[in-house]
Amino acid sequence: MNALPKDESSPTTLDALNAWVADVARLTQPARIQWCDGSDTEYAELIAQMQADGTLLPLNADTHPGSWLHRSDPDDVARVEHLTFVCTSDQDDAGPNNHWMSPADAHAKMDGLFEDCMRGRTLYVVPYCMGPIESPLARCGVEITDSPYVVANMRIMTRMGAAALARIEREGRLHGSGLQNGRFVRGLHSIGELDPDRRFIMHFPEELTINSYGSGYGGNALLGKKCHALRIASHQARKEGWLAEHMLIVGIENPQGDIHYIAAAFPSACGKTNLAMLIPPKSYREQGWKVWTVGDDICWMRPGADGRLYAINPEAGFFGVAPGTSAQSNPNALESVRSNTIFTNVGVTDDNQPWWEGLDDRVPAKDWQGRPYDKANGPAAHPNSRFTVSAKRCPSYSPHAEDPQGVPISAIVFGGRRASLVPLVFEARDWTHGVLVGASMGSETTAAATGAVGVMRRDPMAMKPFCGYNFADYFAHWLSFDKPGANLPKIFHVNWFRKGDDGKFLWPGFGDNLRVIEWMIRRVKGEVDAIDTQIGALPRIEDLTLDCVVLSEEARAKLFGFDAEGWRAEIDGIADYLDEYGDRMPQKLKGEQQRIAAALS
Ligand code: GTP
Ligand code: SPV
Ligand code: MN
Repeated sequence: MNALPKDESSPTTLDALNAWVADVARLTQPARIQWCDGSDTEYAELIAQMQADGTLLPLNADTHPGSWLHRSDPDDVARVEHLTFVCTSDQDDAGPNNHWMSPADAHAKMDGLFEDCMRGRTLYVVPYCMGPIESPLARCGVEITDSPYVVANMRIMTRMGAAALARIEREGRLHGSGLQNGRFVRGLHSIGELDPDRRFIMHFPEELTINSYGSGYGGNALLGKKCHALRIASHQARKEGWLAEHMLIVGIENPQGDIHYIAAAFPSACGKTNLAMLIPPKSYREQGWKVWTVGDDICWMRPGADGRLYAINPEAGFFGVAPGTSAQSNPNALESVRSNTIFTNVGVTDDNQPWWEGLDDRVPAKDWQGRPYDKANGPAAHPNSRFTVSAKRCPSYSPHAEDPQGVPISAIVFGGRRASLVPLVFEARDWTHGVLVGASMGSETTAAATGAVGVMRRDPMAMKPFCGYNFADYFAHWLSFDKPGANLPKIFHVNWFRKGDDGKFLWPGFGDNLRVIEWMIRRVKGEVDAIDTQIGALPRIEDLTLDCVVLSEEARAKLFGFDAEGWRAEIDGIADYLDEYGDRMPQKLKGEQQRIAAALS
């Protein structure tokens, strides 16, 4: 390896950061180093450069000003769970829920891949802050990457640049380099050759380090998002007494002006963005209901002085699923992406507007790979095509989304895609039961990760791909919040995806989901009774405001009923699942499973 000249362009005197950048430069041998300040000029230059080399294609500037299309490598369109590792010194700390490699082996493998990988390329140093810059709940990191597309996306998705660097320097000086609290997360990323056989996403939670090679796709490459804000942060949160969750945060304002904040965990492509930006049905709007978006994917929360959980959204933008987004399903998202948006892997119309399945009934001109659209080639937009847009562009963005102390959470909601068995909504009887409900979540897989779609799997708290440590310890951590002085949210489970015998969804979903949320809020306020069952409290149909929603007999039975025999099998399956974690699984959670199994038999 050749020595690179000392980097004169460094804007920081933080030795730990300069030393790390120098080490990485020595390993990767870039042609040049660029420290990102997050300015408009810098962004404009990056965009111009990507337009020049074809990484970004301009979209119709009249209909979508400031917006761009990126077509990724066709083999690089989703997260790669089988290539994602948590590298703890003790394998049991990563748990059966993670792929594991020893830190020494993983570092050796990654150093081998990174060696000389940035030759001829620019190394970008991207300081970022997850959460409002002034928030005590926020945490910082620095991503080094050779992808300008990643830099541009990080600028939208995080607080990136000079302000983040200032906080990193402040914390670095306050705590020294030895204390975890004062240390920034170090993420090293290279797109490498985009070869699926030379692709790894490695996490070293004990070192607050991430190494990612061979992919430019969102969750694999925008390291502030799933790698930092979930896998590394969940590990930190356990040590420090908070929670890092795959949850949206939404404020529901009733006609009296009270706002209840709800945090909801649904697996990837199961409705978080849609619920976070929900538009109330007409009758609700007329009465004065409003919905405020705080976050659509990640939630960091911790107990406040009053014992309630307070949450921030660590992100500054949305990396949303494009297909299915329409004026009917999610008008707020559609309005957000009218300008200043990066679209990845969508199709285009003949006048160069972005297009995806479910948007409208126009016929696209080109598909996501740039081929003339032909039905025989599959959908025009890749099923996991995405938009990246600043949260500030969202009409429903909450004025409290940037509150440094976060917003108080009234209810936690778990939910997945369950075509059968699971009713529309039920309420856990207490925190312990709620943790079991979250731990036993199941959902059918989606296009957000490579692999088969539509396969039912356990996805506890929607964190299966994202928990940076052993699920048994994670459930114990969740249980530990129930202690004297706590004033915890109620926990619910929903299923917007129950299907009828004809294979169609039984519940209209989207805006109409507010009807279910209204019931939850009335439960939180103690305003309405429910039907107690072995699986939890179910609503009486008459307590939901259904006005113009017409439900068939079958829909009413399946959405609001409860099939004891089916649930006996489900609860047995949950016992088997908990047993996979051996003695490490908290006895309290197993006891809760046994209580329900006994009640059902
Ligand atoms: P990630 O960004 O991958 O974490 O996904 P997400 O959880 O934010 O999912 P998103 O809201 O983008 O929804 C994914 C897909 O589910 C889209 O195709 C939506 O149209 C569909 N969807 C969302 N909400 C509902 C609903 O209430 N009912 C039905 N039937 N489909 C829904
Ligand atoms: C998800 O898959 O849950 C996403 C998209 O939100 S990604 O950023 O790729 O993880
Ligand atoms: Mn997600």
